[in-house]
Amino acid sequence: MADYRAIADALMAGRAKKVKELVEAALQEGCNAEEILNQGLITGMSEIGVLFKNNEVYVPEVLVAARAMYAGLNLIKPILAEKDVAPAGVVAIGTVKGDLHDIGKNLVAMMLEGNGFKVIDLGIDVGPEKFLDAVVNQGAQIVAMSALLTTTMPTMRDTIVALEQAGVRDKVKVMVGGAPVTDSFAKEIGADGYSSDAASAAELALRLIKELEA
Ligand code: B1M
Repeated sequence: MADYRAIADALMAGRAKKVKELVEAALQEGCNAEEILNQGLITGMSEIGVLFKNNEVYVPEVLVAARAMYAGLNLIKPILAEKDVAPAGVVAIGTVKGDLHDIGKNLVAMMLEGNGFKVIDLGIDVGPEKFLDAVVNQGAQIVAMSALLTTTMPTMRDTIVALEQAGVRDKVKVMVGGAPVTDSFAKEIGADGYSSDAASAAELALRLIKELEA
């Protein structure tokens, strides 16, 4: 019987090799790939997210945990793809135009993947047209924008306007974050949600997908 708790613990400790071994062993035992994902990898990534939120671990620990998560995820992704397991949702994420800061955005992307989302990472310096393209042509259900500079925050509003002008605003949820971004700014520009850190970003995305599908 596979020990999903051991997978989660090894992930949280950033032990990529151990996670790979445990996931391989679980698959050989005939364990369900979705169960390994949910009870092992996603559990571990969610728990490290909570520790990060509470300042009990810091960016380096989260990054090594994420690397360990990918060591396991890479083994089960092909199996999940074959089985056609639906992702929790599709998120297009990017750091907005003019902004090159990507550490926080990458953490958010990892937490989203760790929570079962398909993530389209548009990278840095992303303008409204690229976000729009991800919605219209790549099936993004959530647009997730990160900004670290006060000077680049207006692109978030421009992107929402671009979604409205293209007639797709009601088909997509918009979430924003980054050090200078606030809840009141999010409300002011008409975003659907704001979160202050990567763990809450994943919680917010899960809530927004539920709202979209309701
Ligand atoms: Co820059 N920089 N930087 N910088 N930099 C800041 C942001 C700054 C606050 C430093 C300062 O002056 N005290 C300041 C911005 C001032 C302002 O506008 N308010 C600043 C500046 C001015 C600049 C330059 C203009 C400097 C210059 O060239 N004169 C320049 C701009 C370049 C550009 O983007 N066009 C610049 C460049 C750089 C580096 C390239 C050197 C480097 C970035 C490297 C990289 O990202 N690959 C850098 C860094 C590292 C920083 C600081 C030191 C750290 C940022 C970081 O990675 N934090 C930063 C000072 C600081 O914040 N203390 C600073 C760690 C990261 C985990 O946190 O990104 O906040 P954060 O993400 C968090 C949350 O905010 C949230 O979750 C994350 C995890 O919990 N979150 C989201 C983030 N995105 C989210 C999205 C969501 C939800 C939550 O939903 C979609």
